[in-house]
Amino acid sequence: MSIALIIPDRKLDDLQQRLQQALPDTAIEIWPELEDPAAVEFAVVWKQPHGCLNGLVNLEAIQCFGAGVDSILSDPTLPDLPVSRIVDPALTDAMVGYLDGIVNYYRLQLDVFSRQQQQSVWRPKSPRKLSSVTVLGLGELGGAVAEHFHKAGYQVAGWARSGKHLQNVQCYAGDAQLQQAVAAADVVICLLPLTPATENRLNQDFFQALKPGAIFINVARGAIVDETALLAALEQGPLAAACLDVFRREPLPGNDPLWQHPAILITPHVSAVTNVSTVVSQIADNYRRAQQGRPLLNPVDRLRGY
Ligand code: NDP
Ligand code: OXD
Repeated sequence: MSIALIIPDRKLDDLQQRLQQALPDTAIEIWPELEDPAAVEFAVVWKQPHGCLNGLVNLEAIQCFGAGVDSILSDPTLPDLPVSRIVDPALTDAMVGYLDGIVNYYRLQLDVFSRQQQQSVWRPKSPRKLSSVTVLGLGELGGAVAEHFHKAGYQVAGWARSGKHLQNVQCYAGDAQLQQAVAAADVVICLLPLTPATENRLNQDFFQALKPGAIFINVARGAIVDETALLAALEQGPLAAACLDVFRREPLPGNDPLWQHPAILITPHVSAVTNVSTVVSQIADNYRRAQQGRPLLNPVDRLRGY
């Protein structure tokens, strides 16, 4: 009986060690060096090469090592097994902290001062008047982010697939209400999952519905955004600036024009990184649940795509 860690391009010693401590009687192996693929019952997965799960003939469940499962579900050969994902207060806190920092970066005009510094320009400016935030996606992360900005004194709106009743958040739902949800926002934050319904959903109509001078922050997935429409909105309005943490291709290729755009702030997919020490217990718990045939924690609806 074993667990396979299928997380290419990442040092896995810490995760392996901690899982081993939590499950002393189970072999924890790092793909592709699996002693006996037929012994693998549970896989912890992130951006797996498509097809690699098929050789694990006794696999019972798939645990995503992050919150977003788009890269797992995009494998056309994915075995028909339960998939679970990470939901972790430490991940949520990290996302809230990152977004708080980014919104304050723009509020304090640090983007403008950074450009002025490059030209040795001394030109004081008052903080931007940012008073409203719309959060696209009101799930585990988006809900907490909305609550945070309410507490910080912003008018907060949010948009989800289904109707929500969140205290202090003006909630909108469904395709028909997207433009209404963002029309008054000084800052729009994307925390949607990437699914067939959200791919390229933030398109020209979306960007043209934003308020003049709005700031857009994408911490979800790059493919949710139509990049041509984003660039047009930055160059011709209404967008003033964009912060992008996620991209269609990661790492973002060195020759991508996004790097050089003066109104774009780029961070390398760091807004909320899975914390090994805080997620080990839920992974171990899900392994035991899979073995006992019990429902997994934080299950993914494979049909919905998140
Ligand atoms: P959840 O699944 O908890 O929430 C998703 C939210 O999006 C829900 O409110 C859902 O609506 C809404 N939604 C889904 N589809 C649509 C749609 N078609 N139209 C409108 N709303 C929709 O996800 P999390 O909050 O945990 O995470 C969100 C995403 O953040 C992840 O999928 C991942 O891609 C990204 N992420 C990025 C990180 C980074 O480091 N950059 C770190 C962690 C996550 P409803 O409530 O009605 O179902
Ligand atoms: C995630 C991520 O989805 O890191 O957890 O992007």
